[in-house]
Amino acid sequence: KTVPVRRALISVSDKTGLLDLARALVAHGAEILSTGGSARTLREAGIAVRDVSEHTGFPEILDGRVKTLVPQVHGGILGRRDLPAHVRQMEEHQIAPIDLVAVNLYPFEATVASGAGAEDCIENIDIGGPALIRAAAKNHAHVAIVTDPAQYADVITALENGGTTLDQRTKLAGAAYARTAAYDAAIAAWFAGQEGEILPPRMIVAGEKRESLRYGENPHQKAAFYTDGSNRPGVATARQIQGKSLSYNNINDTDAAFEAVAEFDEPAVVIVKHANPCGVATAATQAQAWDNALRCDPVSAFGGIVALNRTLEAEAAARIATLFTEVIVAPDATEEARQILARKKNLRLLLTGALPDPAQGGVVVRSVAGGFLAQTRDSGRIMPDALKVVTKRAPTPAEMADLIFAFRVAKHVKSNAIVYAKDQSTVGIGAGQMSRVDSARIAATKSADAANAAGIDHPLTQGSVVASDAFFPFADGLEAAIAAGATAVIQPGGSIRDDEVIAAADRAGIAMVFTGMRHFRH
Ligand code: 93A
Repeated sequence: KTVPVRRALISVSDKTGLLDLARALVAHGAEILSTGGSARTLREAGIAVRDVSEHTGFPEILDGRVKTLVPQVHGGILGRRDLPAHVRQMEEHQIAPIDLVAVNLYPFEATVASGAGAEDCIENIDIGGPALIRAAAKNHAHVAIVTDPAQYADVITALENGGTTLDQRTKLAGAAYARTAAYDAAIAAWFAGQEGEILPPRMIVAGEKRESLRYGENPHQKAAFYTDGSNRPGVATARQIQGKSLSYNNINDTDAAFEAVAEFDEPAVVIVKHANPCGVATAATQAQAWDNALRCDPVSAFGGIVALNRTLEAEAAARIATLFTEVIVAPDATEEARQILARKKNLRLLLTGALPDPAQGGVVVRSVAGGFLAQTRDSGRIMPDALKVVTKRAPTPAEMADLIFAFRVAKHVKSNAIVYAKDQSTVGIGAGQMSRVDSARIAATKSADAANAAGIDHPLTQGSVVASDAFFPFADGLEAAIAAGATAVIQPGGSIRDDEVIAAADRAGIAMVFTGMRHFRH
């Protein structure tokens, strides 16, 4: 529905583009109502304007704190033109409909940024403006809400075409609520700063503070933990059953471990250190999965985070309790398991009630200087029938099962990620190296160390499969994996040198599959 603009309310702090908008409104037959400073600017430019105070018969009072907060204004905005009762009441109270509202707010953010004192900041909290914006946006079926000079050009075009369209008004309404939400978040962040809290970015204000943390990644950093209101099963919504309070690093590592363990259908264990898995296994029993996960890198597992994808059972709890562990996270724990862990006073036990759905969408955010990066979650999950065998030899069924397992683990290892696996257990993990070939070598070295520790006379990578989170740009990374004893490889493919890499695999008689999906994680 196109709505011609017969009456518009203009109340703007930022006068950019104001005259163009006002001239277009007048040219298309609109009456302009306006507040003090805005009205003055228009008048000085020779544009016909009516003071809001004259329109309402009520003066601007309290130094302008009450200018537009009157029924004549809000009734004129909020009244439904399609309801006879609304139309009648508006007539009865002499409330004239307002078809377009152009408002931008007192410059609260700029005032704070200028280093102004508290009194100044508070005086720049706009009350009437957000009320106008929210009212007009609510009634966007009939009213256009313009909150940013960047929107004026499109509005002027609409006026030339007879009025604003419903589609346009709906978009403007969404932008309007985004603006008032950001505005209030900036105010809340400022108050938090006044109270000596860490000054949270606007985005965090929309979350709910779960707890203040003793410190951040390092002791000289302040930190706090927020929930985002999604109620997603995970560390932010977990119940802590016992143990010391969680640290910033505990929370970060627990999140990494729990997200990883949720990838698997069989009983699984993930051990995490410094946000990277150092042992992952699935097995017929939880206790067996723990033993297998631990074997991968028992040195690193000391002081780690352990995540399980099933109710924690007594046998596994008893075995985990023999190693110094910072946190155990699971959907639930049996009574017996809880009793076993209760003896370890400092060990933190977190129960989440459920597993996160790895396929769930949603957006993840990270900070960069002066901004945020937002992206949809990596909910990609390779499925067996999407894999493409590219070598002469195809993987055996056992190799195939391990390849899929290894690639799912690699998704949760920081890039460049190389993961060796055998019998649904990792046997070597290379994480976070700047070169893929280094990750392949490090994983093999660690696996040799683990074999030594276990008194096994060959590296655990011998006869294993290997996963790479991104394609091998050259054959060297693959050759390092072959040297370590890998018999099958899984990787996204897509390098311009794929042919060389495939040829190297064929020369060594190993099998290789392409996933077509990359799992960078930084
Ligand atoms: O002080 S207010 O919160 N009280 C009001 O009733 C009110 N109505 C509009 N601020 C109010 N405004 C704001 O005044 C608008 O959001 C706009 O930023 C500013 C425009 O004032 P002027 O036209 O006097 O420059």
